[in-house]
Amino acid sequence: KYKLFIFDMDGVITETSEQHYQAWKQLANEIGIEIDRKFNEKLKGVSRIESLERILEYANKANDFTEDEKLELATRKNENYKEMILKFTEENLFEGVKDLFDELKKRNIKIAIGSASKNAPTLVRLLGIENDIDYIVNPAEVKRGKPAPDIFLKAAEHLGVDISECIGVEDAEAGIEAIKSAGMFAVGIGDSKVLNKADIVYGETKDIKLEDLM
Ligand code: B16
Ligand code: MG
Repeated sequence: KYKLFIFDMDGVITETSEQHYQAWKQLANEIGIEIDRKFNEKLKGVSRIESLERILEYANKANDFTEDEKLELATRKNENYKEMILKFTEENLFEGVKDLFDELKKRNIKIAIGSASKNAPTLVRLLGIENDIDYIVNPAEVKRGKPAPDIFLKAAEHLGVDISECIGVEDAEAGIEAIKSAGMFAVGIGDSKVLNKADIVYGETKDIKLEDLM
């Protein structure tokens, strides 16, 4: 029945939220803002520039910077973040992901990455899954980020698969919302109370059972 699985990256196939957090924390410090891990939850699945906006709003500093200055701040954070993820290897791939990909390929089901991250191609390479992935959505090529459906719709469109034959896998509320508004079957990874809009929720990616879904 299903011909395409679209995976989110951070929180689904690997964990980059700590690195994002450390990089934002450092950047925030440089402009006199203090953020903590609880606040960081609000940045998951959110694009780079929107994350900066949320940090500035949180500190009531939204109007203290010009658009050019904001771009410079976001770029500075990304340079720092990129250095941190350079150390990533196959070891950083979540348990069970490689087996799941192998099983999907055996069943002739395509695999796409639908991440908000512009660093997704680099991570896919470092994680050693380049040859498993049929398509990585470039978030710069779609109009709206999650919770809008654009990223998921782009994967289906590019690979020529009907919406009804797609499954999206996400760990963030905004991501589940994006999958559902794309009209796809939504698999949540995490807490079923938080991801209550998902069609099915597993604690971790390794718990996914294809037999349940097909
Ligand atoms: P970048 P996902 C998201 O990844 C992260 O959860 C979020 O914290 C980050 O700001 C966003 O990617 C953009 O990342 O700065 O690398 O473009 O969960 O959508 O895979
Ligand atoms: Mg995520």
